[in-house]
Amino acid sequence: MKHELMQLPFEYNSLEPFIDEQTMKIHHTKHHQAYVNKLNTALENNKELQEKTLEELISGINSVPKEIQTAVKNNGGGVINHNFFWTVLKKDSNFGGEIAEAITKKFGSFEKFKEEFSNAAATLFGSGWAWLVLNNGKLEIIQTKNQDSPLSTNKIPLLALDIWEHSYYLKYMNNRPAYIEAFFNIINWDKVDELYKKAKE
Ligand code: MN3
Repeated sequence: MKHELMQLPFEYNSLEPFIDEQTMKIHHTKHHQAYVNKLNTALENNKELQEKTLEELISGINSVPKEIQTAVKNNGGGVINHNFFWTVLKKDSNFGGEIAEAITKKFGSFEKFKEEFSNAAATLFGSGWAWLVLNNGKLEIIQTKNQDSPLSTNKIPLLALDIWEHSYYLKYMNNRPAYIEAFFNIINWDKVDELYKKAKE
C-alpha cells in the first residue's frame, strides 16, 4: 500500500491573513508531498512495513529495521505530523469544551497556557514542533525536533505547531514570535476537544 498525500480539510486561503495562501500551497503540495514520496521510497523493498498504517510505523519506530529507520522516522513523521497539523487549524473556533476546562485547571488560565506553549515554540532550536499532548492522562507541552512524533514516545497529540521555517518564512520571515502569535487565531478548538475526549478513554 502506497502512502498518499492527504487532502487539506480547507482551502489554501482559508487561514488568511494568519497563514497566507502561498505558504499553505507550498507547504502542502511541496513539503508534505515530498515526505509522502520519500516515505514510499524508504518502504519500497519492505512488503511487511508497506502493510502497516502510518500510526503503527511511527508508534513502533524502534522496531523498524536500522537501515531504513531514520528515513521512516523523518519522512513518516513528516507525513503524520502534517496530517495532524492540518486538522487542528481553523479560523473562528472558540476556546471551549472539556479541553478548555482541563487546560485552565492544568495551567491556571488560557493566558498562562498560551504563554507556556508560545515559549516552547519560540525556544525550540532549529526545526521541529511544539505540542500539547496527553502523557499518561496528563496534559503536557512538549517540543520535538525535526519530524519526531510524540507517538514514538507514547504521547497522544492534541495540538501541534509546525516550527520549520517553511511554515512561516514567506510571510513572517525571521519573525517567529509573530507567527506563533498568529497561530492562536487559527486553533480548531472543537477538534482539540474531540481529540482530548477520545484520548482520555
Ligand atoms: Mn511543515
